[in-house]
Amino acid sequence: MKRPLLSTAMLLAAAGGLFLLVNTIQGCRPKTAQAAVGGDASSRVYVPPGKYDEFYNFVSGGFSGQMSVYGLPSGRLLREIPVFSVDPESGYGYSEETKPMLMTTHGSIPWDDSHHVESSMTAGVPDGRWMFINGNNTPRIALIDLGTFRTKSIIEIPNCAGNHSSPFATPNSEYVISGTRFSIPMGTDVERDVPIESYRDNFKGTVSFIHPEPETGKMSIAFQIITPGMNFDLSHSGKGPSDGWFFFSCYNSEQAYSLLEVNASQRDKDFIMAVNWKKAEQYAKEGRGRKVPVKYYSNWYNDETHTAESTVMEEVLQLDPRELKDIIYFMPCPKSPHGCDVDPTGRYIVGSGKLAALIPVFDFEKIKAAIAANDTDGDFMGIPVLKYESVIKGEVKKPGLGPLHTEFDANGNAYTSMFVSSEIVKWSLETLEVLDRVPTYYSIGHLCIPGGDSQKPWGKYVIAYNKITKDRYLPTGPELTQSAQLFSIDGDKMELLLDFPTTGEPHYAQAIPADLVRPREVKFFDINKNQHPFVAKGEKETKVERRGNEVHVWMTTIRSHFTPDNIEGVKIGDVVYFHVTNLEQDWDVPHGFAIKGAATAELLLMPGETQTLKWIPDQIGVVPMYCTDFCSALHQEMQGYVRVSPAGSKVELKAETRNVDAGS
Ligand SMILES: [Cu+2]
Repeated sequence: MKRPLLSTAMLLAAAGGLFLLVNTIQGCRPKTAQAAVGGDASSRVYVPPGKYDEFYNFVSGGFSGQMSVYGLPSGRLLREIPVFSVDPESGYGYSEETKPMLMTTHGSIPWDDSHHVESSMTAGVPDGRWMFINGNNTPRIALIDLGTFRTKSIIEIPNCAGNHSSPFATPNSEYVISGTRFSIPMGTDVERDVPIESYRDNFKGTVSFIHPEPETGKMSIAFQIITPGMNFDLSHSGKGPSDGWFFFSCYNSEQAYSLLEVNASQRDKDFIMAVNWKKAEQYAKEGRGRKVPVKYYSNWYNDETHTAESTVMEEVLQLDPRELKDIIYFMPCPKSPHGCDVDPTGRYIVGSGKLAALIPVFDFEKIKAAIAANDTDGDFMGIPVLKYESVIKGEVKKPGLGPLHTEFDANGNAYTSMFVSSEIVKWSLETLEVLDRVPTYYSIGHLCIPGGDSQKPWGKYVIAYNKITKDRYLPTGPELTQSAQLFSIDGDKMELLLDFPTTGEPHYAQAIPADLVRPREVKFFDINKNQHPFVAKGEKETKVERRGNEVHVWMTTIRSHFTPDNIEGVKIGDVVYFHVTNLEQDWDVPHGFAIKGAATAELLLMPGETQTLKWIPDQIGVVPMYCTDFCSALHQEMQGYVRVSPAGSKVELKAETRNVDAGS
């Protein structure tokens, strides 16, 4: 979203009772913009040359489909990790080995809309091993290995349409979850081909529990719970006393299927859905679900063969809460809840109704008691609705306008982003009183505190990820850069320290101490463990081979030459596969490989790695190839030629590297 429209603002004003339209009017700059930064802010974010940042900040790239990595507090961009979108810089999605990562039941999908980043956890605390991120458009979840900073596995989610409420994790990463944003008709072709206006009868939602294998990071769907037709927005796992439960915000309990802007904003309250996943897991193990035929891809990158493998799964275990009556409950939550956040103690669940003028805080002890006493207000589509008054600890009154997301520090404070009133509001979990507020420029979406959704927040900073940037940076044409802002939360008052631009559109993020990640660093791949079927572990193993119209080249790189670097006997009509192995065994010595006219991208080969570039020559002549990654003083000499002859030519296939001194 780029700009809040007036109609939305009016709706919000109506919903909230009053409030300032002024903040939604474009170009209205908060008056304190210039004065907001204290005199010593620069020294508090300055990381001197050669020094490292204290935290890694993993930020969703939004519609870039990728994940970016920043250092904090400096805000320096360290890397963009390709996840759901092809990446010409690294060859991700272009090399033969990485193409399977993007396979889905729709074929290869070279893009997605990534929203939420989640840490793998041990005992409820980020452990620095993996990051997860969701693909919202073609429902997928990716797992990123923080040893390599690469996408290790991607799973497609069946019976899901808009994987927004995802990929939040249970305290020991037993599961990451997917909740469908759009409800849809499911089942056979006939069952799916129904009038849109039959939403209430035929449309259903799902929440899926995906298990990442602890050893390999391979993902599979353990079970899927069918839900009434609605929209699922966000979620978080229970922890501590609420471990074993998962909480999802739901909107459109009106079950609208057109003009949701108005039609899905009718009811005073929608729901937070509480899922007893431990119970659901038990039912799944007892075989009390139904195996339903589906098709979905689970793709996994094998670091030993340096090749992604796709597995097509053909069924999913579904649990129906109308039969298994104690796995889900609804709790009324004011006005189209968005964020659904659980505090570090695991006792309190904060629902942020984006059209609400208050923030409800639910108490897990009361939820348990209400369930035990069957203290309900009837049901919604067959699912019990617990009484609001019975499950609520209290409400944060007049926090601001447009509450979206809440994170926590270790001292019992919550920090909620306010989209419409463009601010972060700090409040006490104990008293529910507002303690402080600080403007953001402009229109904050998500926010993140290091460890702020875990059982042990590191605190120190809150980072605002802003949806609209306006005049914070030099203009860059019609689209201005997206922005993050770093605030100190060490004192009683939040303090703005730094703006830093972000790529794509930043959604959710995770920040974790660099010390958790750095010991895992993979500096290069051991060439002795390279099991790629086309590896050449030394220059003596290089060769060319014709297989019909396929020409396979076993090639190596080392500073600063290719072996072979002269290839003849390739003909029009051939398909050439360059299997290139980087023989280097030292940190940060990649080589690149590019050839004129290749319809893919370069290969960027890490030491010890093999990757394959497919090339279909279409013009007769001698075609250059070269290294793209500056590798030594003689990098510019790292080149070669491929001779392409006409179809039917008698030129013999051969490959060589000639050493003039040795006369060979
Ligand atoms: Cu090179």
